[in-house]
Amino acid sequence: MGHGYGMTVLAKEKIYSAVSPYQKIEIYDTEKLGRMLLLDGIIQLAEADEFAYQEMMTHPAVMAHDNPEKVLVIGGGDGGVVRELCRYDSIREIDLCDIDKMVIEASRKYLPFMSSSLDDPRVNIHVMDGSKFIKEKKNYYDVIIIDSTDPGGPGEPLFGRNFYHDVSEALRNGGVVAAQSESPYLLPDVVKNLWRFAGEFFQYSGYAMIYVPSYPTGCIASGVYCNEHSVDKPRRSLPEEVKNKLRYYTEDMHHASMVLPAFVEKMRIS
Ligand code: SPD
Repeated sequence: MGHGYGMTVLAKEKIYSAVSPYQKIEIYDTEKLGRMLLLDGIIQLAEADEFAYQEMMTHPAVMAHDNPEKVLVIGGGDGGVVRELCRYDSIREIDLCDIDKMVIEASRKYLPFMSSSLDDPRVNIHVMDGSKFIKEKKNYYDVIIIDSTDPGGPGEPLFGRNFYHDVSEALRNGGVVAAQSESPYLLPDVVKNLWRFAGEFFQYSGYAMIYVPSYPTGCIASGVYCNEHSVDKPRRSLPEEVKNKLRYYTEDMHHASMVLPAFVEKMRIS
């Protein structure tokens, strides 16, 4: 249950439960959705459909860049976005910054389908608050992916105006951002705020809607931003090494996901 909306999933077995300095972490095996991770009682991922979210948080941003080499992931301690980034040969350096060491450790142990690339030699793991980490980085990254929890928990600073300012300064010329941008059905005010903040610091934006049955309302979105060019289409073909490995993202899906229902398009200007 979160934000006044609940879902019921039949669990077969509790695999792990602990309270970190930041949140309650739980992992279950479920009847229909495979293994699930919850933080403070809110579903973060399910084995059955996590590919939709991880791919759409990653590939639209990476493919809206001409040749990304340096990437930062803020949040995402489960490793799913890192797994997607590691598919690209062109990416040479991946910084992962998550505040909660216990999420990373639990994922390594119990969610191998998520954490499989955390030991890739290109990956550097930083355990600290992403809103502080980003302040030290100027003009450095080609792509920044903000894979946050919902506002209200430890991810709260990642939904603020100052954070978007700092993200814009951490990007190199032509850099692209993707940010977990909630469900327009569940948290419309948060979606509007994100658009407003991002609009102050980025000239071009896209809002990719993602169908994920295990998230409340069945959908979530990735806000994609850039200062130099539009982001609503891929700027190149999917590299050979990535093609055929994906289950959700395609070059057509990139554009299609950003064609929005009228009520969501209106949130951009309200
Ligand atoms: N409402 C839940 C949003 C969860 C977003 N983060 C998921 C992390 C998966 N890598």
